[in-house]
Amino acid sequence: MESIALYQSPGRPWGMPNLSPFCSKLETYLRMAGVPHTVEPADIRKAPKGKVPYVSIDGGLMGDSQLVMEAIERRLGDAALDHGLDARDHATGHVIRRMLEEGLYFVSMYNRWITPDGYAVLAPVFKQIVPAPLRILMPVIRRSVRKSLRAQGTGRHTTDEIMAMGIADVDALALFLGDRPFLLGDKPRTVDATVFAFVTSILGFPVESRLRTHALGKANLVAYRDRIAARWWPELAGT
Ligand SMILES: N[C@@H](CCC(=O)N[C@@H](CS)C(=O)NCC(=O)O)C(=O)O
Repeated sequence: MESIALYQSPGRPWGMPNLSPFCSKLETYLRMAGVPHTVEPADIRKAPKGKVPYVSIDGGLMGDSQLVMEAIERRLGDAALDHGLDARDHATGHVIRRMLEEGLYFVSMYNRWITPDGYAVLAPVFKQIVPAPLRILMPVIRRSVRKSLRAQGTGRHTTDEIMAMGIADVDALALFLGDRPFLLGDKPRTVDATVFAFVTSILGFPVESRLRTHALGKANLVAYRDRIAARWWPELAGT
């Protein structure tokens, strides 16, 4: 397959592949599937969906981690990560991915942007990835995150309720994983790129929270994160 240029937020903070779980997911997928690629800093004004990550593929730009991943899976044919997956496993992977991307993501956003402890740690790191003139706008960006969390719904709950929702997702994930090496068995599948990205983004964000403490207590999830990191992100070990 021809090389793909992956555009995403720069940096690998706190020993995780990216500040954005969607960027971590897509880059992890490219590594798992052995797709040749380069990594470039994103210019959000050029992002087809106005979000990161996006890629340059077949001479054009394509946005959305999932749409990109599915396009690559189709091109890979027999070498696709999900090749040979039966319909039920495929459905299970879909459900788990949606739980993380459409549920846990917003819990994590709240944890990072809205709680005072989270914001104190996030802000200096986030400032490094936004263009210099926008750095003074951090309070404005935070207000817009607060507004979008309210519109999405998560931001209407109390911190305790939000943490409990995230904990329920973590419990479901840990229970489902059990002692399997990967979510759906012995081989990495596309869902593992998402699960790894979200588990890493919770375990790796260095701020005490009920959610992180709870996830750290799930030995199988921690071992899953470590296993995938050791194989596909060896350069991050010990960072
Ligand atoms: N469904 C998208 C979600 C991507 C996403 O939400 N990216 C965030 C960073 S984690 C972003 O670019 N936010 C900028 C914005 O919303 O303005 C995907 O899978 O790529």
